Amino acid sequence: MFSLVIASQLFTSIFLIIGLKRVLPRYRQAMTVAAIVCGIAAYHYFRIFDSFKAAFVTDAIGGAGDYVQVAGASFNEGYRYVDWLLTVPLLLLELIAVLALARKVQTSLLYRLIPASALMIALGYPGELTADNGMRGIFGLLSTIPFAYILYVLFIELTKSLDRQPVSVRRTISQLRLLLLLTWGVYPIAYLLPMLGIDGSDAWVGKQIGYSIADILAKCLYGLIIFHIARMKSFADDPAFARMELSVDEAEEVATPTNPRGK
Ligand SMILES: *C/C=C(C)/C=C/C=C(C)/C=C/C1=C(C)CCCC1(C)C
Repeated sequence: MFSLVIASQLFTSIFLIIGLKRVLPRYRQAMTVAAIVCGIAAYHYFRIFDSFKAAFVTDAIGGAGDYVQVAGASFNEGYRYVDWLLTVPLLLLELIAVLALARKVQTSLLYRLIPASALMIALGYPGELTADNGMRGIFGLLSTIPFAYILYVLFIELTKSLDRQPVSVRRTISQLRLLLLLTWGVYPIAYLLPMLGIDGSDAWVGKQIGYSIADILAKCLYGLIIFHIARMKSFADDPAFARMELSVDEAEEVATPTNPRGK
């Protein structure tokens, strides 16, 4: 699973960097941030992979046996939290950058979202470290307060800016928000697993798989959708650029959005 995450993050990052020229300069900031998010995650998964190898061994030849913890060694969950501390605010920045809102609106959104996201991660960490389920629950609950606030800001406030977006991307932007809600929602669920009475190692493995899949969706897939939005907006902003990038028919379709409201 960790190997799959490394491959996904590393090559999504490279793909986004190569694709920079395929969008207008005003959207390259969002794409650069998306590439950096995946790059930071790839780096941390190398560390997570190594940490796993150092903390667990298997006695069977070929690795088919049970894994046991090495005496005195432990898996370092801190890499994940440092990763989130960096990437979660950047993911929010990515979304706001691709929307290209008025500067005042952008600043006001970032001032609210970035501190809330840092607080959410910082409050989750003590709960992640403890073996005491009561403490895990308390810190999980505290962390959910800024989490709910972030979702509130994204859903209520961002909806207002949706009518100012080109018709061709409105649907994709609402889908992106939905992806964010569904994938970010996986993290608190994976966090809860050790509290649900599941056997210790099963809960631990389930949690790692949950975080890993959520990381691929919330960073790679999300980054690719940001790229798609940036491209559609580039075409809507500049028909000459659309003609250069697309086939004749496609460029015409983008230039004349027939029936924008739909009948
Ligand atoms: C790329 C990494 C991402 C998008 C990480 C997102 C992490 C969260 C939304 C974590 C949320 C948590 C809670 C809402 C409560 C329990 C503790 C956390 C930190 C797992």
